[in-house]
Amino acid sequence: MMPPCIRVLHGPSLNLLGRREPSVYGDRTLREIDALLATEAEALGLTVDCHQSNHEGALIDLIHGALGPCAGILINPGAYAHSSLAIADALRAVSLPAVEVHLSNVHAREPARHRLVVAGACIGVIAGFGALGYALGLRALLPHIQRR
Ligand code: DHK
Repeated sequence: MMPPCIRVLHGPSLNLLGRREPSVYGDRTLREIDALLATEAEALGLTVDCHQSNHEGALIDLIHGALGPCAGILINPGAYAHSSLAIADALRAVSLPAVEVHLSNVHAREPARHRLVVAGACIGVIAGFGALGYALGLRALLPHIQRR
């Protein structure tokens, strides 16, 4: 039996992790985070399918495309977390279990980042633990995914 696959979605500017405001987002690159997720997934009996896009529509297409091949979604919507009803609607439309992750503690930052629009379409949110948050997110998804 194939291990369940989790679609991992990284939103805008997360392709620049490592050099992007390291005091806020840490010094790990996206490639390093994806490698960490692959290792963590294997330990949990899962696989990951990681994507990054700077475009809302592309992220929505990737959410729709998860229906069928994927058992859950781990998403860092980047700044879309604070504004995108369209991403929240896409998550609700596919009805796959989803967890939202933020590297930084958005609640300790500017007020505009306190509003989480996508989070309402997710099981829960992990924020402020840097790259570890992604590994925690995978663990949090585990009891919610269907093993086919
Ligand atoms: C990432 C971003 O790109 C920001 O726009 C969010 C989030 C926070 C993070 O902490 O991973 O506000």
